[in-house]
Formats: sequence, structure tokens, C-alpha cells
Amino acid sequence: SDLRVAVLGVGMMGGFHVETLSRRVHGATVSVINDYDQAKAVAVAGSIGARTESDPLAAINADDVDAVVIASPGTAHEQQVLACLDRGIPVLCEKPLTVDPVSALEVVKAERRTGKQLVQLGFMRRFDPEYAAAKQLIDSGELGRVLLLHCVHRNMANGPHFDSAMMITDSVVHEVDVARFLLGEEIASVQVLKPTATSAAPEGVSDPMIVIFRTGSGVIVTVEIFVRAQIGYEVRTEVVGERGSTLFGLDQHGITKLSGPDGSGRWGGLVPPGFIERFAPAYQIELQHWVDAARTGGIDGPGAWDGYAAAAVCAAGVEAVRTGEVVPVTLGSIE
Ligand code: ISE
Repeated sequence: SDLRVAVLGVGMMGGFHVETLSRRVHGATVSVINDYDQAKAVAVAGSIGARTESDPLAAINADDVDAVVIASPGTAHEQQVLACLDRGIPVLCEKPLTVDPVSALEVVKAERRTGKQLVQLGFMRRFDPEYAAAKQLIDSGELGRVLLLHCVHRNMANGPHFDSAMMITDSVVHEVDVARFLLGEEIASVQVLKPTATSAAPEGVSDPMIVIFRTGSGVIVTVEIFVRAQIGYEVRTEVVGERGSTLFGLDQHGITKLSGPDGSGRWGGLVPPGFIERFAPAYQIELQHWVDAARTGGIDGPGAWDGYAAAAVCAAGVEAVRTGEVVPVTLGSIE
């Protein structure tokens, strides 16, 4: 029988997950919708024949719920994930796992005590076909030892509340997970460079920034984060190895178009407007993997430790924005 899913938070992300789970993922039914805006919860629930629950903890503990998707504001995640662990049910939690590394490590430990892996983090890029192919290429050894990653992450626009710290915790966090995923090792330090800001940035916000990670083995990752780039949503990555490189994310579908005669040739493609359009296939694959695993009581993707490591690197990144220094990342122990 179908996995009965409660979705907590039906903003842009949660609303899209409801639609994907209901229309494009097999083996799942969204049974309960919760949102702090009850009218919104009612509207979304009505569109798919689910019921609403005004208290998120009641939704997690409801009899008609086997698993939970958390897409509520980040400040609510810790309590909601812990409630899922208390009940022993699988949860797909959008980033962040919690708002700081200390509480994130507590969640890792709480999951440990259940003796199961129940927490999956919504780092959807791991499921994007291009990232997955790049991971395979790296692991095949064809590129030789990887020396560098170059990541570009641009958004069309963001409001004045989106400050330099949020650019790290909300946006660069994806590159933190991508780097850890592709390289298979932890990030050891973070540094941030601040070029002249775009005139679109509010006073005091450093947009764009160059964020530099160094891993334990010495691989360098450069990240351009530019969240008011005006054009659209551009996320691309280049992997540089000893014997070759690979560049991906050039457009939404990974296709490079060549056209134009006699030297007037151009190459290019679509620039999607936002992350929903860019990563729709990744979200669908992510949810299908999660549903398939949750039906047998587990997860299949980045876990609580990945959420903790991301929180630790982002905390160092926020410190690096403030100080301009190279800030070391020290990971705690779960013992
Ligand atoms: C947003 O929360 C995301 O996760 C997007 O992928 C990212 O591009 C954006 O900057 C974030 O605000």
C-alpha cells in the first residue's frame, strides 16, 4: 500500500513537493498538510484530497502518517525532525537540518539512538542527473585525481532580507554538499572574498562573493555566489582533475546548442528562471528514492551527518564573511 506522507510547510518548496508526490512519484499519497497559514494548508489539501492538521507535531504523530516531508521555516526543523525520530518514522528534511552545528550534532546523536537511519536531507543536487553522472565520472578514475572544483551559483533576484550570512547558509550550503558528495571528503576550512558589490545589493550586503573551501586532502573549491544576478538561475560546476575536466549545468537540460554559419556561430541554451525549473527532475528523483526507501523504513540519500557537516561548514562560512580570515571547520564526534 502507498506510503502516507505528511507535508509540513507548503510554501514554494513544500507546495512543489506535494505536487510531485501526488502526480509524478509512485507509491506515495500525501495524506496530511500542515502550514502555519491554515488557509494555505486548506487550499493545498483540497487540491489533492488530503486533510489538514494545524499542529505540526500532531501531523507527525497522526495515525494516517507513515513518513514526513519537512519544508517549514528552518527554525522549526529541529523540533520537527526530533519528533519524527521519537516516533521512529522516516523524514525528508529540507535544509537546514537545524540552525546551528551544536543542535545539528544533537540530531545526529538522537538518530543514532534509534539504531536506524531515518533522516534524509533535501540536498536534491545529488539526484540531478548531471551531478550524478559527474560523481560516476570522478569515481571511475577517468579524470585522475581531482584537484579543483569551480562552482557558479546565481539567482535572478532576492529581497533585502537576503544578507551575506543567508547567502552562505541558504545558498552556498548546496555547494558545501556538492563538494562533500563529489569529493567524498570533509571540508577543512572556509574563506570568503568580497568583490565590489552589485548596485542591486542593499547597503552592507556583499553580493557577489567568492567562497573558497579547502578539503582535508588539499582540494580547493571556488564558489561564486551571486544572488541578484538579474538574468536567471545559473548553477554550474567544473571539475578539474589530473587527466581531464568536466563542466556541467550549462543549461536546464544539459544540452549545448551550436548554431550560425561562417564564424557567426554562437553557443548557448536556456537559462531557467529559478531552482524549481532547474532542478525539477532532481526533486522528482529525490522523492522517488525517498519514498521507495521510506516504504521499508529507511532513507536513500544524504543523511543527518551530511546535514550536520553542512551546518558546521556554513557556521565557519558566516564567520569567514565577518572576519575575512581563513576559518577552520572542526567536526564534532558522535561517540
Ligand atoms: C534556496 O533556498 C535554494 O535552495 C536554492 O537552490 C538557492 O539557489 C537559493 O539561493 C536559496 O535561497
